[in-house]
Amino acid sequence: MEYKNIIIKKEDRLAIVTINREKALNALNDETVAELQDFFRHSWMDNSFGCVIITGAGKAFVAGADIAELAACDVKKALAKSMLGLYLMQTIENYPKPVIAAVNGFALGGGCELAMACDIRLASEKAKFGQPEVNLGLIPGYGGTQRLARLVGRGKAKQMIFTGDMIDANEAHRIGLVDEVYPVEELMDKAMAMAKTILSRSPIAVTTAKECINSGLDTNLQVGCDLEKTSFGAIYGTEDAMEGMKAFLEKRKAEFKGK
Ligand code: DAK
Repeated sequence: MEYKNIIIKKEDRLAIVTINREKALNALNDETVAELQDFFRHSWMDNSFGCVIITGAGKAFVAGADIAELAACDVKKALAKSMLGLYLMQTIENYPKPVIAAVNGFALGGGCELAMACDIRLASEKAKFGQPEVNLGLIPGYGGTQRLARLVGRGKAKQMIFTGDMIDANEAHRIGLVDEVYPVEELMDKAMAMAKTILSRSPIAVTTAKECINSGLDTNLQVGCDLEKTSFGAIYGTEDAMEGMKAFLEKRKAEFKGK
């Protein structure tokens, strides 16, 4: 598929996905959602990279779903739109490689939901977050009521969703919506440095840990710990585990193969 609204740059085993619809502050129209879906669906077995960073071109990360497109829907089309957006967020959440959101500016509505579907959220000091759907007479449609409450707790989630107010990056950090905040000019370097650290670890261990955390949070502690136990057994049998432990004992850097 040829991409018109996203740019994919691959370097040093890292894929940087830039949402590039600056004229609409990178708002998610159907075409952009389809392109992102295509990238994530077709790249999970691509061995040329092991980590993804998503960011936005210009002053926005993503300023939400495209309101012009949304306004032209009937109920059936709106539901289809919601399903496609939800499916994209699930695809990213379940993507076997780690996905880092480098939130450079506005992350509103669908943009905040996209960031929440990523594994780690890094923000520039200029980033702004919000779920302003109530201003449009809507509610979040890409998982915001669920992921925001799980990330920041039900009270803060309700405050953000009921008021529709934006919060800045520091407040987002304080409430646990973002994991780190950096000066604007440092954001991408920091995101790439974190990605490179992750890439130096065993990819099979990182993927398995991602699965355990994601699945475990949606169940009770006992079931989550059982899942961890089973996964631990499986990961113990990998070449990477043998290599990692052997390298430690031999006081050298481990060379992981993802096997
Ligand atoms: N959609 C389409 N165009 C947008 C946009 C958006 N979300 N956000 C900005 N733009 C466009 C503006 O219309 C403007 O276009 P021109 O007038 O230049 O043609 C251009 O981007 C620059 O925007 P501004 O001139 O407004 O820039 P400012 O710096 O003054 O303001 C802003 C930045 C982010 C504060 C402002 O643009 C703004 O408030 N944007 C809208 C934010 C927002 O409300 N986003 C939508 C959240 S709601 C569902 C499915 C999905 C959803 C819900 C339900 N179902 C199917 C049920 C999701 C909904 C949302 O995401």
